[in-house]
Amino acid sequence: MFNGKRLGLSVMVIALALFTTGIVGNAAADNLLVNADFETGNLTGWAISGQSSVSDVNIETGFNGPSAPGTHNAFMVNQAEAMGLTLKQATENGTATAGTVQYSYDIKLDQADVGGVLFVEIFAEQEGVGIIGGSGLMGPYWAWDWTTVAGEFEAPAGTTFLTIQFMANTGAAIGTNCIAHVDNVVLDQGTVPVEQTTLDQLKALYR
Ligand SMILES: [Ca+2]
Repeated sequence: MFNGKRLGLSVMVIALALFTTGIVGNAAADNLLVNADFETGNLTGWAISGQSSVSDVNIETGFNGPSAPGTHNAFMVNQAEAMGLTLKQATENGTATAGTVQYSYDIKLDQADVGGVLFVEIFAEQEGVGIIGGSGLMGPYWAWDWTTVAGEFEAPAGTTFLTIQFMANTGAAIGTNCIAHVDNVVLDQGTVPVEQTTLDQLKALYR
């Protein structure tokens, strides 16, 4: 009786500890990207190239992709001729490994005229070497409503980090543009060493 109560209490304590540390009931914890939903209200973690007086990426408030709650998205506006406007994030070195990479992202096109196209590409990279594999070029996407794209690819042996980039490219002609929204970007290999360590430490406490 006493032991049973004590066991029950221990299970409750462990369950509470797991919940508090976010291990239970938080699927987003597996995402290798930071600020993947742009809910910081800024572009922390992301790099932009192809900026000009008429091409840039900004945070838009009050509009959100469908695959996770929130109120912000990355708004890519490219109205420059023959310009590759790119929104990109590389994960920390050591966060990725050989094996399956699951990806997901929400995209929506507002406008794509005279050669404007939206592409996405994910690279498997090795520190000190560069790109050694990846998803291949995905798109062009004609997603006039919010669209969640999900899939997977195999990262080759030697992979140590991943890079994802969204490319709102324009043609070499007057009147070209590519205007698009990006939100809820996920790169997941299903292995989170930091969390596993935390879980092992918690288990050890109650042995
Ligand atoms: Ca968002």
